[in-house]
Order: sequence, then C-alpha cells, then structure tokens
Amino acid sequence: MIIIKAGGSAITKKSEDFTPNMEVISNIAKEIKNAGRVVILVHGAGSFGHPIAKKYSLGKGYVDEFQLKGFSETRSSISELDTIILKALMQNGLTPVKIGTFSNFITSNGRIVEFHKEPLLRAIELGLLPVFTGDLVFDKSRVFSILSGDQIVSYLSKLLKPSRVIFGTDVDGIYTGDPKKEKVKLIKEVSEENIDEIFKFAKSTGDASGGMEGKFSEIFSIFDLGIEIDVINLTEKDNLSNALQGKVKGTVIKKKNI
Ligand code: ATP
Ligand code: IP8
Repeated sequence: MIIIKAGGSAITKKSEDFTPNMEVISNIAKEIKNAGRVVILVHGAGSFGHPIAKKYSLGKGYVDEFQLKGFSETRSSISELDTIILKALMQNGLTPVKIGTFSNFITSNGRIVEFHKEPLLRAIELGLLPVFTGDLVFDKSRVFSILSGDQIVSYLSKLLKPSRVIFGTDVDGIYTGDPKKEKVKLIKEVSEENIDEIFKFAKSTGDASGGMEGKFSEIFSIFDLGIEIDVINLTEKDNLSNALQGKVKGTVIKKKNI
C-alpha cells in the first residue's frame, strides 16, 4: 500500500481563491488508475481552505464567536474541493470513498488523539479507494483545530505501515530554501545523515496549518518508522506514475538500511 498526499499547491491554484487545478487533478486520477496499486489519497485544502481559515484566525482554535461563520465557510469550501476530486477519480474508473476528517478525528492541542478507524479499514478491505482531506476538527483543548492532510498522512502511516509515502507539491522536491523566492538547490537524497539539516530549509508558505515546517515534522515522524518518503512535483505529468513504479524524480527520504 502507498499513501499519497496531493498538496494544495498542486491541486488548486494558490494565487486564486477557490480555484481547482483541473488538469493536475485529472492527471492524478489517471495515473492512480493506471498504476493499479492499492493507495490511500490524502489531499490538502489549498486555496479552498487556507485563505478563509486565515481570515477568521481558525488556526488559533476558538477565540471568538465571529469565527463560527468562517468555520462553516471553510468546511463547506473544502467539501467542494473534495467533491471535485472524488468526481475526477470516478470519471477515471476508480471507486473512491470519502472518509470524513471532521467526523472521524478529534485532536488535542492540534494533534490527533482519536480516530474512528473502522470505516477506513472496511473501505480498504472492500477494495475502495479511501480519500481524506485536511479539514477543521474538534479539539479537546482549543475547541477546534486545523488538522492538516500532512498530519493525517503521518498518523495513517503509523496505523497502516504503508510500503511508501508520496508527498506531491508544485515544486520538484525539497530544496535548500523556497525555490519560488530564492536561488536554491534540490536535495535529491535524505537519510539519517542529513535529515536534521532539512529543517533549516523549511521556509514559511503563509499557510494556516504550519506550512513547510509542519510538513517536515510529519515527514520526520514517517522517516522514524523506517518508511520511504518521496517528495515529487505533481504538476508535472507522469511524475506520479513514475513514482508509483519506484522511479522517483524529486527527493527520496529513507534510512540507509532500507
Ligand atoms: P497544502 O497544505 O494546502 O496541502 P502543500 O502540501 O502543497 O499545501 P505548501 O504548504 O503549499 O504544501 O508547501 C509547498 C510550497 O512550499 C512550495 O510551493 C514551495 O514554494 C514552498 N517551500 C518553502 N520552503 C521549501 C523548501 N525548502 N523546499 C521546497 N519547497 C519549499
Ligand atoms: O491543506 C488544511 O489542510 P492542509 C485544512 O492539508 C484547512 O494543510 C482547514 C485549511
């Protein structure tokens, strides 16, 4: 089994609110279908979630009643993106099923403490393609919290021990800084020898859920489990197909002995 995280930077146009990148979404669906492998797809919220979440300061948890409007709007908007993705998967002959993040996860201080796993396990057993999204959830200490798709991926990795995890964004992997803002180098291989170093390359993305730093810390937990993580550019056609076959163009993060 392979867990794929389709980043919001790839599946939506982050510079235009509420705009899906239909070409990328459709390619992802085709490439998953052609690979014929058991996968779980987790996607980010991109421009369907982060701008509203920021506008209403939802990342801080419950502060004021004014946030409730933002809570409803964010969840509704993310659900629209989710539907677009489910439809694209179905149009390509796949049988996806949404596993609701809001209904199945509870966090405490932003970290998952409860997950109702039975729907996921049954969906896998039946041969459905489980689809998760980053979303808002109820939180034991902050009333509510943003639960990123990245954290869901690391949680599911602990639970299911996939053979590999693929993170896709709109850049070619992990760089020595933000490739959109600086002249930087792509890091092709990460192992126990340099994993600590990559944290200093995590530059803020302006997201409501921890951006690159958050992503790197989830990647670190998966790496600790001894699972290979590949970071690729999902906006380039065939990159996902190739990665699913083990031909990764991007950053490969794994322990030396696996
Ligand atoms: P979402 O959280 O909506 O799913 P995502 O998973 O696609 O989004 P982002 O938080 O948008 O991820 O992060 C991807 C962006 O991070 C890239 O577009 C890139 O510009 C930026 N970035 C910052 N630092 C780095 C780095 N060291 N290496 C690679 N990209 C970086
Ligand atoms: O895009 C964030 O999920 P992510 C969800 O996976 C919200 O970080 C509510 C913005």
